Amino acid sequence: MTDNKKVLKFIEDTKALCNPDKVVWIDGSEEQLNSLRALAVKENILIKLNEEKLPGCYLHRTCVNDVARVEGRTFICSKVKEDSSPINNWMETGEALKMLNGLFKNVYSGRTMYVIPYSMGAIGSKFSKIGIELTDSVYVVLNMAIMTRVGQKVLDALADGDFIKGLHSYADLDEEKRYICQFPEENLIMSINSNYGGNVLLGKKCFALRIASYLGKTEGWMAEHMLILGIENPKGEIKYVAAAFPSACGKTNLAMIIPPEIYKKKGYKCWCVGDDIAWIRVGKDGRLWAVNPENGFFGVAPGTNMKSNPNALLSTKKNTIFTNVALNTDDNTVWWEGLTKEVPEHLIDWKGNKYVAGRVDENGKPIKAAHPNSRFTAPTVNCPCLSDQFEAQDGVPLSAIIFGGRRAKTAPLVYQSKDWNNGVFVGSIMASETTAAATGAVGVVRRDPMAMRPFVGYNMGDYFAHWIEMGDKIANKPKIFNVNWFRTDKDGNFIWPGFGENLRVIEWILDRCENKVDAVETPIGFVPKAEDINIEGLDGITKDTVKELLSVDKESWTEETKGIEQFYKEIGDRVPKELYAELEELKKKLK
Ligand code: GTP
Ligand code: SPV
Ligand code: MN
Repeated sequence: MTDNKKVLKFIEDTKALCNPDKVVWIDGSEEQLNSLRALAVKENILIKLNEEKLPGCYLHRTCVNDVARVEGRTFICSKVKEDSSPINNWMETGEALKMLNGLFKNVYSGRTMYVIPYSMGAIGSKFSKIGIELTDSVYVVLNMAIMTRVGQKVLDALADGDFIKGLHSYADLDEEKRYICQFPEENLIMSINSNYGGNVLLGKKCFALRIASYLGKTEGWMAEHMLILGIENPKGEIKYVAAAFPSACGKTNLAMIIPPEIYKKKGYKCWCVGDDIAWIRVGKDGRLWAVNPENGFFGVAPGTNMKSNPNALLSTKKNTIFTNVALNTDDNTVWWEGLTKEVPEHLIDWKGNKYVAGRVDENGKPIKAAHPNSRFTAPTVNCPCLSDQFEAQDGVPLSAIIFGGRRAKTAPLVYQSKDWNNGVFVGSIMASETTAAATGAVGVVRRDPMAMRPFVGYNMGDYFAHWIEMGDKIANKPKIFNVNWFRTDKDGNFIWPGFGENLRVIEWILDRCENKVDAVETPIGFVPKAEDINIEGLDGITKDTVKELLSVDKESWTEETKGIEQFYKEIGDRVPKELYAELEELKKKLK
């Protein structure tokens, strides 16, 4: 498979440590993947779904204690504590290795060790990076084969080059011994006792965000938790935006947006380049260029339907692995809350039990058929609106960067920062209600700067400084905005219809980028004039509703500045002075 001495040594060292019965190299062939699918079905790891309705699709149920990322058990390991973040978990490299080597000892005995060579980014592109994941999980192999480019062609592209080492074992799924450890200084990831998504598909959050953000800092580029979307206007010109929203806050939905009828009629089209991760560099033309390093979507299932996100749903109609959704035993297909209005009669819930609608658990909460963080792993090629630039070597040029969060109050529907540094400030103060994408409480507002709180591989203050420094390198800077689709009325209902209608806000953003439309200055930045958000054809939304959505309440923003100050203190003395200056400026304007 390869003569790369470093790869061979990694495998020999792991064999000695983990003691597998057998080693299987993943060559990427359909033949090999098929035999692994058959093995997974035989071992009850996967359930084969209706071949006519969902060809090539499978259902997987995880252990009930293993359903989301575990931020409390995710560590950045470095030699010096200050090189990780005070708001993330840290372990000293040597201690972490000692502890983990203990846990990994003989962990593969009686099992097969799979060797997955994978490329983040199109194989052979100068921006792509290669990893090798070693795992005992067939589920991981089959998901990685969708989410990344895997196999012999990756090893060929690697030749004798360097790669990121990834070691995974589901071990015995003991949550007390679950660790997701990144070693940016060692190009190493070690993950044990989980078999769920972001914890174990090591190319995704562990590599393409945590390790890559560190590489980006040292090499002068950026790895961000962002979707990449192309908007084609009636003249056929395509402008690209990248948007960072925290987990389960709407990236996949915006990335696959379908224009509202009136926009479609005018000739607008939207193209998905990526839905979760962007690697961003300064191009020769002084603009920012973004690529999506992934090859699949690991998307939230609940709420996805033919109205909210048809492109996502259509992406799951073949060659997809569903995790923790419900099984419809009438026709051997899948279901989740929000897929259809009617609940099918015969469902098995995500835990494998017969589902009875209306039942509540011991806390009086409705028992769901699908887990709130149930997901689909679907190949990007399935996406009806996949951009023809998806594999472009240099990526796509960005006109705008959009930050956003889930805020019932405070943040307006949209506002524009004043300049790059102010935009970095806007990203740094992002706050959002927590979701089911990570274990822990849901619906609690917390700071999640640039949607990267769980994913920065080094000191958060240094990360902010990197953003500021990047500004000096970008001659043609994208404009920076903030959006909030989630403002609620006094009854707790979302005011803005969201989803496809968000294009109305994106249109204003693009118009601002081309200086085509005016704005109103507020203490936090520029908001649209209410009449400049197109509400034609929108039921129940008036100019007054838009006014309300755009309002900036001085009192709550004054409260907000206290929270920001507190948060900056928590991050410590590496928060750049430029951001403190922005904070002072905001406080002054709010007086
Ligand atoms: P990760 O994959 O976890 O990084 O999340 P994501 O940002 O891709 O989230 P996704 O697009 O899957 O959105 C998840 C949740 O947000 C679902 O419950 C959606 O229904 C909801 N959502 C997305 N867009 C909107 C919107 O415009 N308005 C409202 N009200 N909800 C939305
Ligand atoms: C997220 O939580 O932001 C995800 C899902 O995209 S996971 O891959 O599990 O991290
Ligand atoms: Mn994500």
